[in-house]
Amino acid sequence: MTGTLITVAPTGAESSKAAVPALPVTLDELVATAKECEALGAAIIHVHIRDDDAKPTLDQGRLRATVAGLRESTGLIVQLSSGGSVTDPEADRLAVLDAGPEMASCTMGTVNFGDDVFMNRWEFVVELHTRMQERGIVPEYEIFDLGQLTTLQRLLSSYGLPFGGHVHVDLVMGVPGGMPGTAEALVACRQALRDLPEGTTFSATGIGRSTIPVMLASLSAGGHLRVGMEDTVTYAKGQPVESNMQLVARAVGFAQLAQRPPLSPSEARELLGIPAR
Ligand code: KMH
Ligand code: ZN
Repeated sequence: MTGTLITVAPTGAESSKAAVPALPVTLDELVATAKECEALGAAIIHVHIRDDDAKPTLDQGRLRATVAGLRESTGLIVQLSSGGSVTDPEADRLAVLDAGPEMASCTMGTVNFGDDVFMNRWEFVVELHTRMQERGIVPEYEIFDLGQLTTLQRLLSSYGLPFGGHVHVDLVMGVPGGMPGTAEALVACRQALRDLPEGTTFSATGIGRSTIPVMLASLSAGGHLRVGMEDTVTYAKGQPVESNMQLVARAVGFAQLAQRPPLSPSEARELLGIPAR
């Protein structure tokens, strides 16, 4: 059993700054959050960015400035979201890869997403996967439902392994429209992961109140953790999250209790097949 890979997803595309004032939305806020989360034990940052009005954007100039700013100030693995927000066109989502991140997310299928639909057509998924292979970007395959693990198997057997040869997935659990954030659902995914290439690793993310059960289930099943205000804005009943650091600190505490302490960014690069910096 290795240590724990901790990913922070600090912003997302769904919460508004007005509703969640602690959300980091400017580059300065994002970099400050990243530095503090790295110091606590995070190794990856999953990034969505905002415009001057704090609205989600995939603006290429801002994406490049964000990758550069995070690389300059932290050792974190920078993982750009290719998911964006539910209204982003496919072309803009593919263009995220032009900003040159070490990693990017790659969702394995369409899913109802609250009252919206998060579209991920097969041809689009193939395009994301193959462009990442060509450009030396390591994907994190986002799994919102059990069948998407079978889609990943189909993708890998038809188009080959990702850049670096290591397969890493993130189970995004508890989205209204996707799989529930329960230990039972996580175990079902754990079973299905056995059909993926040997050495495949997984992290898990529990949306909203499923954050704690999913963290505990993932740690006990040998998985890794993703936490952050993209996924959780309530720390405990009636208590809003104060900062991303509060969520990372809690995840680090759980990982230490499980005797699987946080992996450093360089250990994480080694695990995921990402070239050392
Ligand atoms: N914002 C969601 C529609 C990803 O980052 O790749 C998609 C999402 C997944 O957050
Ligand atoms: Zn995301």
